[in-house]
Amino acid sequence: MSAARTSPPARLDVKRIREDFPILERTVHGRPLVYLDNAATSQKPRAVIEAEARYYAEENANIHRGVHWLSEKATASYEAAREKVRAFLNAASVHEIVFVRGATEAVNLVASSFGKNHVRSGDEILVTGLEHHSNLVPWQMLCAETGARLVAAPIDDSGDVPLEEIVSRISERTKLVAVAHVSNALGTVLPVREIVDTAHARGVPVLIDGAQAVPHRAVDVRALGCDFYVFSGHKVYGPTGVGILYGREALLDAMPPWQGGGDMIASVTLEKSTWNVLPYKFEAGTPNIAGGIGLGAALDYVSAIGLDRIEAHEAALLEIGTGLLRSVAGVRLVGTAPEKAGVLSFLLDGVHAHDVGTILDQEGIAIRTGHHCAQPVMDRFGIPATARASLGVYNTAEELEALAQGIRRVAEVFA
Ligand code: 7TS
Repeated sequence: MSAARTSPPARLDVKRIREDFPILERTVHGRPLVYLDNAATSQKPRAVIEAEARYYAEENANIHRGVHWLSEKATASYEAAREKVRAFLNAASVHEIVFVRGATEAVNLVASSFGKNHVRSGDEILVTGLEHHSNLVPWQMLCAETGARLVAAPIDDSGDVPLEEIVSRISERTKLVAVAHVSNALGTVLPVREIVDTAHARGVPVLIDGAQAVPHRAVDVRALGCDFYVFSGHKVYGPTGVGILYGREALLDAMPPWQGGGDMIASVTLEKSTWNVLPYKFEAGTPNIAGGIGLGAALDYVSAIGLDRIEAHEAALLEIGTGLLRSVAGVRLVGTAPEKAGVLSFLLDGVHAHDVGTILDQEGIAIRTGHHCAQPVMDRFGIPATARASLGVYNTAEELEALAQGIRRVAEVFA
């Protein structure tokens, strides 16, 4: 976690930051774009777009196999990006940083590979009621295969999952605790450090789904002590199609490969194969090389701004946005946990969330509506969907005022 601070972090120069994102200059339906769908994916700064383009224009070659100059260049750039991810997460070694397609693939990898070795009939996997489907469905599939049972710690009325609800469900049958760091549908921040400590005290490893945390706060996997941490590049201002599985080396080492193919082997005969060293054992086939390099550029970008400053900026915006939405007649916020990140999920009286989203879109305001791939959250609150504004580093108080005004106009249309 971030070092102890004596004064608040310096404010962001958001006007300057916005100039780094070409898409923010465009209009939508003739109106300036107000992009408030960052939990789905964030926009890309020029540094990321250019890093990908530069790779294709100047270095494109396959990696880890060519003796030629270009292949060595491409390999060096890709491995430099892996080192950037290691430093970003403060992992002990690059052996612990596996490139995958995204958070979804990372969870599937662990469910499949860790599951094979460790999960048997009668065992339990513990999740919470606020998980994204990608940290739920792979475990359900593993349970169906093995006869293990998925146990979920419930959400309270504010959208929080009290620590006791998690702790009380850890038993001698629990083989893994798999929890979100930050909820995409509610914004709830879970006390992951305490969850890891308690689970470890009972000898149970912990996977953290950091897809909604990594873009918004400093994450230090060694300070957290977690066993696995997953995230997607495209939510942290990086490219789509690339993400990271962090795993403690001893655990990854003991896990069987996930997919077979090129690059993940040490030797192959027609009869049998032996596996490459970490992390390559889990990286079969040609990866998203440009994406990995772009992700490295994205992490450089957010690090140069400073995750502490990004967190403070978004916390200030969340407070402003919460006040503004509460001031709109007929709006009910869904997700009011004491520890929250920049997600404003809401309902508007008498109007379906999709209609809210469609009308706001006409004004150039992009939000997401629906179940946010977290249907159990919707079930818990007895609603089909919410409208969700989610914040990023380039958002402003003026944009949140535009959102509130827009919602007022939606209410007028349906009055
Ligand atoms: N975990 C969480 C907490 C997420 O919010 C998401 C995506 C994922 C995992 C999966 O990430 P992927 O990159 O592998 O797809 N969340 C959202 C969302 O809130 N709106 O669109 C995608």
